[in-house]
Amino acid sequence: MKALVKAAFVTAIALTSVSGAFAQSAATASSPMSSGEVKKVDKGTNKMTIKHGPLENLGMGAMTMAFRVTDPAMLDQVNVGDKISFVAEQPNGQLTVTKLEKQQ
Ligand SMILES: [Cu+2]
Repeated sequence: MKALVKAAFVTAIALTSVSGAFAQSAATASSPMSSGEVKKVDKGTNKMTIKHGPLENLGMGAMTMAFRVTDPAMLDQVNVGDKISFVAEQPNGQLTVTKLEKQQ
């Protein structure tokens, strides 16, 4: 009986550490992607205007607005009218697209 209790305890510990590791990797895998539509691409100012849905990480509702991009090459990846998945962050007070993927 004692052995059974011990086995159950060891199993519980193992499950706890596995789920703990999973939660940690999910948290470090950056913010969830938001979706939007490209309204304007401005290579002169390194900005793009996106009609976006709610951005939970920024506490922002749906709207159309301009974002900076971390990499000017992002502006070559999309065209006006494209549906995109993106991550927007505010590293130094400026709303910036840090990750961008075209939706298929
Ligand atoms: Cu916005």
